[in-house]
Amino acid sequence: MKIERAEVIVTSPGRNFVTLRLTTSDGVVGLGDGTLNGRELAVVSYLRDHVVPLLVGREADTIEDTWQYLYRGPYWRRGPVTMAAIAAVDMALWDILGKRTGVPVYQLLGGRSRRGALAYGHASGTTVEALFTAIRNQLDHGFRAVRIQVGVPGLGKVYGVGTDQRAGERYDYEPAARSVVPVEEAWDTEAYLRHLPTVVEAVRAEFGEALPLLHDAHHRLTPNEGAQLGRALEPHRLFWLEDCTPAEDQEALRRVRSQTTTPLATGEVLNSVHDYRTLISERLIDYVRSSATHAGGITGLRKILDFAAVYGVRSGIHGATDISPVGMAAALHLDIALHNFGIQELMLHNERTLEVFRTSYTFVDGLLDPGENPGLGVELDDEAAAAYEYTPAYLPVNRLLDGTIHDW
Ligand code: EZ4
Ligand code: CO
Repeated sequence: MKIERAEVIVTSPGRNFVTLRLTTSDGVVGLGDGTLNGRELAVVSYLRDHVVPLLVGREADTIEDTWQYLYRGPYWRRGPVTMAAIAAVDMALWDILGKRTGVPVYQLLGGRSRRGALAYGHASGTTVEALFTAIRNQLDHGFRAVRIQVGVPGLGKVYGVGTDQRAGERYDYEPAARSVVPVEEAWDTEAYLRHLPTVVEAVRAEFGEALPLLHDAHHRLTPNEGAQLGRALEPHRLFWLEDCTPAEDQEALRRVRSQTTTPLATGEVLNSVHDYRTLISERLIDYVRSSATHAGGITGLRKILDFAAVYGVRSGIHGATDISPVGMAAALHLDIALHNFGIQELMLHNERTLEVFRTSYTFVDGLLDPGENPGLGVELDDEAAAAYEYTPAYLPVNRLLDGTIHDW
């Protein structure tokens, strides 16, 4: 069956999402997520101007061939814009194949390997007390694993730390602010390194030894600082320490790895198996953080995770709110099917987003499940989508106290 129509849909129900919708000549519809936070329109142009014209008239069931055609064909390989565009096409084709064969995509990936996918939620606070409240809220919401981020004394707003919650409040934090220029935040690594281990210790004392705790350092540390932090956190047994050093410098984690047994995760900004060669083959990480949305879809992310499996490295698929419900569904089908699943990030989408994207995945007792609907299991409501126009929004920029632009 051939692809007859390809539409790029931009909607902004609280944040911007880029969706590709493919329709076959027999009327089957597939959706794909190509959202690239803060650079959404670059993917829109890549798709509309350079990909859509190639898709119309192609066979819908040659998924691997289409992936290779879009990856090798243009000569210019990899990069977040290209790989998000390929992801959108790839997910839509898996969605179509699932619907045409009448099975959920995970069945096409080899079937179910587990009852559900353990998810971790986000908890943050400007103070330790506020963080405790946020953790309790997430536990009440059903999470069985929690990422903890905390404000640093002397610093203002810190990325990953939302507004403090009241007891019972639902976590709803969107770090990409609506504005034509990014906001700027200040950063002091020494203050952070002094503070964080005391907070993790306090969380362990309050919530016990068994709760899986994760932390994201957001690429801010040097290899030696990463080693120091990993060692300082070792007694508190983190599930993982994420992105301690800038992710594109794969060798940086050699120093960290040789100095600490704290498990390491990286890769939400990586988009190809080649970005992981050293990280995986030298076993420098425990968890792969790429999303299906930014790493060439189900096909691209599966290539990375199959390579990782050879080295005993597991998945920790990115699931922040800038992954649309379509991208989240794609992740969940991989989570359920692949043997080397580790954990799945889950930042719950707001109600407006769930009006635009009707999902069938479930979150019960801390576990996510993609559901049994054929394909990916997500439908797009055109009318709801049209009500939310694109609005520029950016992640913040990070500067050291003296004004130097810093990694983050
Ligand atoms: O910064 O999704 O682990 N999750 C994260 C996220 C990312 C954003 C980037 O678009 O670090 O908050
Ligand atoms: Co992260």
